[in-house]
Amino acid sequence: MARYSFPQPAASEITPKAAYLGRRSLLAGAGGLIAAGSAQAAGLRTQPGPFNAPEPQTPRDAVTHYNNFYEFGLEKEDPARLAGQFHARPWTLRIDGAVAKPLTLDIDTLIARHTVESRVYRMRCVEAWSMVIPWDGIPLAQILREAEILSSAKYVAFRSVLRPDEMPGQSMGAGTIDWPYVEGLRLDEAMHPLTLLAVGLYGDILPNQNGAPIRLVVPWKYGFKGIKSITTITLVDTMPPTSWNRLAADEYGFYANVNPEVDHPRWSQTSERVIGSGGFFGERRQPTRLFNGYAEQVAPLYAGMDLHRFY
Ligand SMILES: Nc1nc2c(c(=O)[nH]1)N[C@H]1C(S)=C(S)[C@@H](COP(=O)(O)O)O[C@H]1N2
Ligand SMILES: [Mo]
Repeated sequence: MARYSFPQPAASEITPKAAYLGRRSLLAGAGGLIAAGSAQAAGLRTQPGPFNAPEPQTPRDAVTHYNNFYEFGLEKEDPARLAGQFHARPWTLRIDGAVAKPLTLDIDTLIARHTVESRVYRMRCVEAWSMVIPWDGIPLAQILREAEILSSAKYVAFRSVLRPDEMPGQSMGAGTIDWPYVEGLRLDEAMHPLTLLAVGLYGDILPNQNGAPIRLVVPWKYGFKGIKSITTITLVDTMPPTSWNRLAADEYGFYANVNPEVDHPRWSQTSERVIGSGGFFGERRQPTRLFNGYAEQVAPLYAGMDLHRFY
């Protein structure tokens, strides 16, 4: 039975991928082309933020060429290859629902109005690989507070852009994600100081393949919670639907907290492949940590909850 879901990470994938990334990094000089002099400055003005992960950062070239962004296809190389024609600007972000002041914000006005912080976070995909990414972003709580959250709000629902003309993956047939991609957080998770709306990485505006112009980053949860190219954030009173949960509820829960003790039904979550850590012959594996190593910050959010049941 064909099932549309995350591919099982296969050991055989490792060497070709490492070789691919190795080849790509020979071209890494191209990353410099958005430096000084370009009319539309891609660089962001940022300030160092808190919570920086001490681990070595994943090379920029791996962060931008090994992606999950199914709107552009199922293969890791597809987003970098196919997102070039996507128009991430102009862009408006809408914040509505249970708020006193619904907001419609131009992305660059939003960026200009806030301090963009650089924050290095570990990122753990549900497929058992990980990266360490220097994001640039604005704490979600700061932006939500501007909209004046009402007491009836209990959850936050996020929606990605729907643009089949620019996103070939959105024309995939039945049995796939019901576009647009949607995600959600409990309100206290959304307001947590670790929760970030990223607008850049490595000091430059977000590349299209990483979810331009604005995407969610929740570092203690599996990567699929980090919804890309967000158009709408809605404060709601009940748990909102999420794309992967709708597709396979037994495999992808609403919470999706990184947890080495709760295996995916089709693979173990006890360890992870560190993308970009290897030379030509493969990558290092390391143990996966509860809440992706952020337990000190977030464990209180789940006090008394059965994490096996609420996966
Ligand atoms: N809209 C949208 N957001 C998405 C996805 C997607 O397919 N569509 N994939 C998710 C998954 S599974 C992961 S691991 C991360 C990958 O982010 P990155 O490519 O920037 O590393 O984005 C998440 N956000
Ligand atoms: Mo993922």
